[in-house]
Amino acid sequence: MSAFVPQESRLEESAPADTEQHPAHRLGWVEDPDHGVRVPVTEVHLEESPGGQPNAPVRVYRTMGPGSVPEEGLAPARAEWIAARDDTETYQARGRQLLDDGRAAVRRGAPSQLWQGRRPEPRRAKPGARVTQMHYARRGEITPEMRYVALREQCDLELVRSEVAAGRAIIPANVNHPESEPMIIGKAFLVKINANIGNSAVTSSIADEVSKLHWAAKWGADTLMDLSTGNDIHTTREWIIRNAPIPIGTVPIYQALEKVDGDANALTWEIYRDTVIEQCEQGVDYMTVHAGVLLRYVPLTAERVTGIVSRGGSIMAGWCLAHHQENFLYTHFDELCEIFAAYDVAFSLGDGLRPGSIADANDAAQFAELDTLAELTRRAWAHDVQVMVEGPGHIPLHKIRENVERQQELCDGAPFYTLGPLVTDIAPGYDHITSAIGATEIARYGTAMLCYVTPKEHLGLPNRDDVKTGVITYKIAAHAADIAKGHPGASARDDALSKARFEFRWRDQFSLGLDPVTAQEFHDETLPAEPAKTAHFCSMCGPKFCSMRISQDIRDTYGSAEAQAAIAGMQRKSEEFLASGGKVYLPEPTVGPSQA
Ligand code: IRN
Ligand code: FE2
Repeated sequence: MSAFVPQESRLEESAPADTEQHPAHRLGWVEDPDHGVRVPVTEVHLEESPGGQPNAPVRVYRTMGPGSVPEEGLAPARAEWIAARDDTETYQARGRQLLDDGRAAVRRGAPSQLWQGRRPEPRRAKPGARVTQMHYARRGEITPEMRYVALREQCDLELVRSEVAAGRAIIPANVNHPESEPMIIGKAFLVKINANIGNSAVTSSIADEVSKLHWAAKWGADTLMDLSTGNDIHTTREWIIRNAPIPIGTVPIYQALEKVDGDANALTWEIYRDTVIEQCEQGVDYMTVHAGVLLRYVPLTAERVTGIVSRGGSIMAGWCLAHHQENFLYTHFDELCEIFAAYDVAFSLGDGLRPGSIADANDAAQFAELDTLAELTRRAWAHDVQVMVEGPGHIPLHKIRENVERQQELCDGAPFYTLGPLVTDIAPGYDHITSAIGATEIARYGTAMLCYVTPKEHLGLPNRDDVKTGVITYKIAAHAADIAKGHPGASARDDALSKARFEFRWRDQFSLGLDPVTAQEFHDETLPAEPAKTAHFCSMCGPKFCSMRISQDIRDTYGSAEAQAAIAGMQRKSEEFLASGGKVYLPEPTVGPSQA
């Protein structure tokens, strides 16, 4: 059913530098021509083995198609599918006004930054209709989006439909983000990673933000959260969404707070609701909503070492205390569900009370909030709204498994989406590593998506290098979990790379890696000459001590009579050794210095 079609070079050439590929990487498409669906894949082209045998190209999951020119945006590839369902209508058709904040952005100036490119006509559900992937799945309908992800994951179509119907997986796909290339988040599928970007300071420009999007997707981010704040928030998001082949998430309370000039106590449900609708109209695919921070849970954080570390969580906790009222996100949750169902926006139920230190892990506040997130999951499902549940944070290694098992049980298998977790607090500057250790562990037991942490965590705003490091680090965690989970075909790339390594195909070792650029740079540092790229050693052990070469030599002579005799001799020695007790170490010496 699925044919592979290589990409015409023309598109590749027009892609911006951000999406430029390694020379051995080719953009191609896996096609299902019967249903008009084609999914981008990366083909890694390999050299011949030393004996002259060709090596078939390796196909790798790819998070974006050909890329886009920021000023033009991507083609709205999904628009036809959405229109064909005939359950949405354009605002124009209904004579309705957009809640769009774009006009306000014009008044604030910076018109050169305003969106001039392609803008799909905003739509919403026809009155009473639910237009979510969960709604279709529950009715037994197969959507093109479901076909797309089945092709992408190389899995059974019915698995996709049934997991979405059961709420165990989500396909974030706002009807106003037709540029997106559908992907799925659920524990039965490949583990996904999210990258966060945002201009917390006034420093970064809009073009910079789009470039960060391209950059993150190029290295493998499956989704992107725009956590921008400040004046240009609406315009920045417009640029990002119009150029985003991956789902975009936001935390609407951040923008709502901007609208009340940062005074959290002045927030109201109405301001928040209008902000949400504005973002739904723009095409945000999923939103973090901190509706589980209940008034009565706030005192549970009083004795913590690090209190409330979630931005959204602390805003809502502050509001609850100031007004001595229940969180308005909780009290208006069903209205929020109705809005989300009209655009197919997915909930990312925020973990506003996640622990911010290993001392606070798995405490009463964290687990009380999780109970409420489970309740909210079921309420969203009653509206056919897709849900994932956010998780921590900072958790020591031995307390991680309980987090995911508890969430899966309480939330009936709704996808878990965690921030790390960091397994220790002692390594600022290296928290991509402290957190990737936890992320690997939690993904192994069923977390569906991992929110990356960069080396700048706790210290500052990540730059381009940090974004790349965070993404690559999290690809490692996600992939390690895929292998441990026994995900079909997960280790094919590992096997191809290992074979290349054993055969001293250095260039293939680079190009099969997650970061070919760095791998090649490291090799070039000591052996930059071209012949070194086929040499049977590297500078780590040098020509004499290369274990790979020595074992190849053994293989080469394996067939000879001497080799056979030697092997038989070694076998005899081994049996003798085992029969005599198999001790490797001699009794402790009574004299001499210690080596500890
Ligand atoms: C993911 C899991 N737990 C939290 N996250 C991410 O943290 C979430 O998706 C969003 O990107 C960010 C929200 O941070 P606050 O507002 O909870 O600090
Ligand atoms: Fe932290």
